[in-house]
Amino acid sequence: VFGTTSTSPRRTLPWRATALAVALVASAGGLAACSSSQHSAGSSVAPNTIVISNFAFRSSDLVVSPGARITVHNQDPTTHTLTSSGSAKAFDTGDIAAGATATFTAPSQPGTYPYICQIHQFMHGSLTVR
Ligand SMILES: [Cu+2]
Repeated sequence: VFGTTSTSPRRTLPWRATALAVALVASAGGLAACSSSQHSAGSSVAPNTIVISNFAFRSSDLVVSPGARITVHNQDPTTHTLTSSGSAKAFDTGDIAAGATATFTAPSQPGTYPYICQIHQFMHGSLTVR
């Protein structure tokens, strides 16, 4: 970057605005990127995404393709996990900090896989692969 130093006050403001915009885009992240491919999504959760809010998973009955990449967004102010609870430990995000996003890969074997939050075991859902 070249130019006179006298422009620095003017450069600071746009830079901050750009940084803010980038931060907003980054925080919208996976949701925005995914939903761009389906224009009439309405208010439903983006495809292959599970949102945790209010100590509940949604969609709690997601259906995906074998080996799909699934995004888990924790919107709660507390840590959660999304952990396969069936006989086969098919997946486990580990701890997802408050406000953080994690991803995991769906099993390649078709079936229905129940899961829980290991920290709050009353939280449960199921992932169907087909
Ligand atoms: Cu939890």
